[in-house]
Amino acid sequence: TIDYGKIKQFAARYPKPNGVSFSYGTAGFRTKAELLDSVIFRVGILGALRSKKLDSKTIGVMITASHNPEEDNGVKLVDPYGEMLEQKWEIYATQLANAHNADVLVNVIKDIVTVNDIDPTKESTVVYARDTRPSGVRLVEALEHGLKAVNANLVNFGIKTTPQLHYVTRCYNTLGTEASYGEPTEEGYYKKLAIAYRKIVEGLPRLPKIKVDAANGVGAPKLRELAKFIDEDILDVEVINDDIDTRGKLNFQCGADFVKTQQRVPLGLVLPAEQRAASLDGDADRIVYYYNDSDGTFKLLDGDKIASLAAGFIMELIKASGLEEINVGVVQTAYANGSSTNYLTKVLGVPVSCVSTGVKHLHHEAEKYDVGVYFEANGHGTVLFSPSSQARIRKAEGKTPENISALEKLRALIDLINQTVGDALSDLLLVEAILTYRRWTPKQWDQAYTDLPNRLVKVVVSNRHIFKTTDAERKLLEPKGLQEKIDLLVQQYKDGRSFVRPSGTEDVVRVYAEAATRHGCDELAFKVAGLVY
Ligand code: 16G
Ligand code: ZN
Repeated sequence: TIDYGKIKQFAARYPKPNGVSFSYGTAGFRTKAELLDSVIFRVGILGALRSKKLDSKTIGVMITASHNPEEDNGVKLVDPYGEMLEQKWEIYATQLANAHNADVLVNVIKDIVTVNDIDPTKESTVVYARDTRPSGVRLVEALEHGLKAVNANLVNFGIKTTPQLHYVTRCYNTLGTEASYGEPTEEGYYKKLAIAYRKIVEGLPRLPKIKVDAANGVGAPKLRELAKFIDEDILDVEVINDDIDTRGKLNFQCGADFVKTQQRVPLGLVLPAEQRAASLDGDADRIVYYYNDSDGTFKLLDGDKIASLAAGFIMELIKASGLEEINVGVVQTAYANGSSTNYLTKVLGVPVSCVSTGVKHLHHEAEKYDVGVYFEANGHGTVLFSPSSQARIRKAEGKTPENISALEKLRALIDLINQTVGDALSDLLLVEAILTYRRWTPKQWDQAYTDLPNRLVKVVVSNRHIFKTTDAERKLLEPKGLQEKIDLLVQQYKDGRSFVRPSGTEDVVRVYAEAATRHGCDELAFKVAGLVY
């Protein structure tokens, strides 16, 4: 049961800092690590309540600030099947975090218990992990105190990638059932991926070495660990930016976010022409690929390119398997390059939906297809196979050798792809498997379509909350009249497109523009930013 006196005792050690207000957003809570002790203590309590509410299912908690600077940290709750926390509960997280003293905190907890009809006598279990940030040690302790304050069962999963935490959460909750997702251990995760990878590439010539920039984060040791489970005859990978011990290196001029926004190779990477490389972010849930062209131009193969590669491959396998009734769809956000959307719809002939930024929106939409491929341009994404499509793929026997071989590959893909959340390590193997199968160089992969020149700028405004969007953030409703002005500008540029949205993670407004030429796109971005400012 819940002992409120005990909660108050523990809470006294974690006073809320004055003058800050916290908000559980698309990335959970994320801010300077020194402000987070009380927040994470309370997240522990909420995780336990969520577990009680869901009939003692195991809830996940990940302590990370992804691609943010090292001095930041953050925390996210993970629901039983590895999904993001249910949206309604985000409000409780915010309320708990902002309770200004222990009495208010206890009242908020009591409210949550009453409103949700939670049985306080139920057991609760929370599995948690952190990335390599130095502040993580202290914040894990705060989390553990929150859990102990409500007598939850603690499962410390140690230092892990965000997707590994999502994986293990789902494994715990499906253990011993028909829907078992795998062994709830780090080793179980590697074995599952390694076995699936071998099934797809076995017997095919190995690709040249890939260099992977791990952003000096948790992806470095974990990718090395994964590679130990995959024989060198099928994967040749070199991990660079693997220094997780030197302060200040995490995400510094490296990692997926740096490469995507700066459009250049990370610090520490020497990349000869036409060789592929990839960058992970600080918690290894995002990946982008790239190469230098023979004339030295930097070429990015971002989330849109990965989605196109994956969708093309899966569609081909489904066709070859004889299960043509299984439909495939792709989910993008407004940031997807117009050329990618054009390629997917016109060349591949696959339906594309556009949703608001944030993984939960993409994930939810992807669930509407038999096979839903979702990627944000920034490199976060995965592929979801619906339970019924999985059952059909598992059951089908196939009539021809072509059918049988395609079915075997589809089955391997279901295991290779981390279906709980975008996973840089799993996505890396997915791309490597497809490139191996197709015998493609990065340049050949890149030839599917040419990105329209694009530009993303941040504008600091006095109040970003006055910007209200609609149509998957592609149009502004407010401030009134602004969208009409944007439309007039866009019309002046060939293949022009631009949108404005308030950031969910920073106190800025983002302006995106693309157009047929670099000059046109830069000018359009600049002019739209001028309207917003
Ligand atoms: C969060 C989202 C990410 C999105 C980004 C946009 C999750 C887990 N993460 O990091 O998907 O791309 O926010 O940030 O949903 P913005 O709102 O500041 O542009
Ligand atoms: Zn991340």
